[in-house]
Amino acid sequence: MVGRPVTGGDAGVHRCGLVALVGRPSVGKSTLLNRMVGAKVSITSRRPQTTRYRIHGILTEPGRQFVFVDTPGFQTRHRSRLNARMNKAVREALGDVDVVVWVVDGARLVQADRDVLALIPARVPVVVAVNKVDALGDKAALLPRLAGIAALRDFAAIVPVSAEKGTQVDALKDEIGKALPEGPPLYPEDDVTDRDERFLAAEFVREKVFRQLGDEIPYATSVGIDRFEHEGRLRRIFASVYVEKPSQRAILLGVGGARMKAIASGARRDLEQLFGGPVHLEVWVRVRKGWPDDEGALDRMGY
Ligand SMILES: Nc1nc2c(ncn2[C@@H]2O[C@H](COP(=O)(O)OP(=O)(O)OP(=O)(O)O)[C@@H](O)[C@H]2O)c(=O)[nH]1
Ligand SMILES: [Mg+2]
Repeated sequence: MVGRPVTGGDAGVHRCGLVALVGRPSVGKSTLLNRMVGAKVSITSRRPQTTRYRIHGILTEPGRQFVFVDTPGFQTRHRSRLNARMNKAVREALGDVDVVVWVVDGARLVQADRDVLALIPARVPVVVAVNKVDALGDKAALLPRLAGIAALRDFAAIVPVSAEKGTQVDALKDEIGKALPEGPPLYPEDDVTDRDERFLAAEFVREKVFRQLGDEIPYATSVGIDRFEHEGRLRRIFASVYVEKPSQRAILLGVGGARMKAIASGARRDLEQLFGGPVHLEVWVRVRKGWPDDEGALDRMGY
């Protein structure tokens, strides 16, 4: 990286590494990844188990490149083959990373958090992101909690943050940056993710399903892209949402297809922003019985 300005007094050294974000479901891993990358590449919702795939979010700064690895929330319930694959993705992500960010909720530390911590190999530096501090009613309660966390392992740093508001996220990034190994960048500097537009399109549709539907339906759905065409600046995208039962299909469509229209237009707006050009998006709903336990279907869906 000849001729680039360098940060942090690390003159002449370039740092780059894989940084896995791990934690129990819903602690804010994906929100934090998007915040650090500065672009929305990973989908988020208030429902646990929103993230199903490992995805890289890339941030290139002078002298360093962070390759953040978002992972599914590690689960102890909802035991389907899909869940088993999601847990496997977490374990695999931990196998070959340089730094781990263990994300916890500042409001409470529970056994499920400690179960995730136990998965992290002893050799890897761990930075703790104590997230959602904006939502804490009693800020004084945070101090003993931080002390309790510090006693669990020899951490590289413990940083209270708000992924949603951006509070202390730069401080977190700097602590992670210090733990990055020396090395050349893994990705071109303008890249924000390793995933292609097809993948992102499917994920943004799935995010809207997660955000707009009641309790059970999101877990019964998956999204596939049937066709993705470029026509000048326009992208034409044809997607299918798979559900397990006809009754779920009816709920997803809504009266006169209204719910599906809202899902498609929400996804289209996000995709236009991410791709920086117009998008035409059509979404069908199809029934595929038992897909979360069907190994062949899961293979085809890329889990
Ligand atoms: N108040 C507050 N809410 C947050 C913060 N960060 C994330 N959230 C919310 O927490 C919920 C879960 O966020 P996600 O980023 O999807 O969590 P996740 O850990 O990736 O969840 P899974 O992928 O399901 O494991 C969403 O409703 C977010 O808006 C934060 O700093 N403050
Ligand atoms: Mg997530």
